[in-house]
Amino acid sequence: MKFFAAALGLAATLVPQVTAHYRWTSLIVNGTTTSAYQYVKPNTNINSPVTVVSSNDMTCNAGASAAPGIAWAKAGSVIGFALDTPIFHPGPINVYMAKVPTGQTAATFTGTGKVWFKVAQLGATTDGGSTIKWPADNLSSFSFTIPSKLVSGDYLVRIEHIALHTASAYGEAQFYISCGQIHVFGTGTSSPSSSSLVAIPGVYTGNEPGLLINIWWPIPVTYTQPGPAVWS
Ligand SMILES: *[C@@H]1O[C@H](CO)[C@@H](O)[C@H](O)[C@H]1NC(C)=O
Ligand SMILES: *[C@@H]1O[C@H](CO)[C@@H](O)[C@H](O)[C@H]1NC(C)=O
Ligand SMILES: [Cu+2]
Repeated sequence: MKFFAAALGLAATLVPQVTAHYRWTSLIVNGTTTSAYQYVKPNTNINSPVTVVSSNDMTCNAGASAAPGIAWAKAGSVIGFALDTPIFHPGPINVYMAKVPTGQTAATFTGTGKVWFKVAQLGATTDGGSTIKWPADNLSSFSFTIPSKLVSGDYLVRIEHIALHTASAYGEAQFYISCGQIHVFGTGTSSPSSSSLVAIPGVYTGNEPGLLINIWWPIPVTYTQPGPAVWS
């Protein structure tokens, strides 16, 4: 009996650590971490990464649905995403935004179409082949600035951490994705030109040098961030 209880206790403490990946569960707005899935679209993907870059799951993760809230955030202010578990795989971060089309809200919009532009990224630190370091290692949140000139309206904000530990084979880069629902307010009047927008899925083929890469050996001399340039 005693052994059984101990075994159960061991299982309860070990299993989540073995199976649980890190998830972007909350938005950070005005310096406050909001409740999990209050403004972040819930999904049905308990803890697995998305690996098929052509899948609709790439947009806002598998089974994404409307979150209850839309967070008001000022153009030019810092917002972010908090994780339930610190990042423990090596790789970069990208953040994209999409303006919600007329007639929809950030809650109803699923992010389809050529609507996305990149607003932030965090890559690797290289030194010509001696070392490669990933500044995203062990992060429990990632924050960035909403472009101050961005026109007001509802937006989706999509964050991805891309784990590259097995990415030397095609289709083995792992995407950890969430989408937040925000309303940007302010005095901005700008939007990215339509020719600079990308679709997700569509933005990646999986053959990019930053996605199909052996990060272990030989140590990469440089690292090429996947996706378009940050809109500026
Ligand atoms: C952030 O602060 C602004 C005021 O500057 C406020 O209107 C907005 O509702 C706040 N957002 C959240 C999510 O609390
Ligand atoms: C991340 O945490 C692990 C485990 O605590 C540690 O070994 C590693 O050095 C940390 N990495 C960074 C970049 O801080
Ligand atoms: Cu893993």
